[in-house]
Amino acid sequence: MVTKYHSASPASLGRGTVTCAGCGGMQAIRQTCRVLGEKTVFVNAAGCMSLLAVYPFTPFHGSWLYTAMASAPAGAQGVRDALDILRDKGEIAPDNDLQVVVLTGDGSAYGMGLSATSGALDRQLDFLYLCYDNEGYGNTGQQTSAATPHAAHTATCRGLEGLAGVKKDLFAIWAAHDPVYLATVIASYPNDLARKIEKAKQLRGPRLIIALAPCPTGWGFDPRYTTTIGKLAVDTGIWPLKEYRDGQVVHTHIPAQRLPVEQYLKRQQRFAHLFEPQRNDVVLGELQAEVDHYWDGVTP
Ligand SMILES: Cc1ncc(C[n+]2csc(CCOP(=O)(O)OP(=O)(O)O)c2C)c(N)n1
Ligand SMILES: [Mg+2]
Repeated sequence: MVTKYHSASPASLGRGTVTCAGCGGMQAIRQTCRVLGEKTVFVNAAGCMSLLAVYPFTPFHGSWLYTAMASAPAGAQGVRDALDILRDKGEIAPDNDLQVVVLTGDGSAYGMGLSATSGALDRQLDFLYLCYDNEGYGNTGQQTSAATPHAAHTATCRGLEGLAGVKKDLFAIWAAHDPVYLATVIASYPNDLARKIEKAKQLRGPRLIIALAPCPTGWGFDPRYTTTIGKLAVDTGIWPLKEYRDGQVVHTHIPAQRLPVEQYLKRQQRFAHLFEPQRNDVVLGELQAEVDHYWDGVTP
């Protein structure tokens, strides 16, 4: 399902964006662009958002570099170096400098591009990395990625059991590199997202953002419910909103009374086998216990 997505012309993202209706990744990118403004250059690894760069119909007002899935952070290094040289030569004024923004899906961030990201973090590259995490290889039909959650059904799952593995903790892996800034966000909590991007924009060095991106096409729900599903991800505790700074992890929103995870799962076709033809209380219990265990370790 592909539809034309009309934006209200935010700073660096204009009209004519083409993604699936109700794309949660697109929501997060629009909100991010509103805060970042026009002085950006995007370095994008192959994925759904590569469809945004079909010149001359791109909705982006700034520059865009397309890379292979594994190498967006390496591409960002080249762009940053080129900008630094131009600035040193006086060919661009300091106030015309650009933010280098890596934009990738979870397939790149959690898997193919992880090594390139690790290297960029080691080199303290001055860049912002936005991963829109739709928990699968969305552009090619929602195959399993390292971000796919336990028990979710994907195009590469055999039978009706869903994924046997678990979602990789990319936040912890990136935090272990001690970046300048790291945060999780979701478009359904736009003030939290905007505040974090604003903070990242003011800093220099590696700044990384993971945006959970509800995907109507890949997860199986009506596009009108993207914001609702995103809110449920936070309100059930499945997607913790947090940030890492100076060695500390701080939760920016602690749900006062967490909803049962089932309320999030049962709205999505990828988890339908947990409810029909009969309820799978064992797996539902495991999923709830995993979330409870996480929050038991969080001090308000
Ligand atoms: C090395 C490599 N393998 C496979 C592909 C085909 N491919 C293009 S986009 C894509 C999915 C990428 O998934 P993700 O990074 O999660 O982004 P999404 O499609 O979900 O936006 C794949 C597998 C590719 N471009 N390069
Ligand atoms: Mg993806």
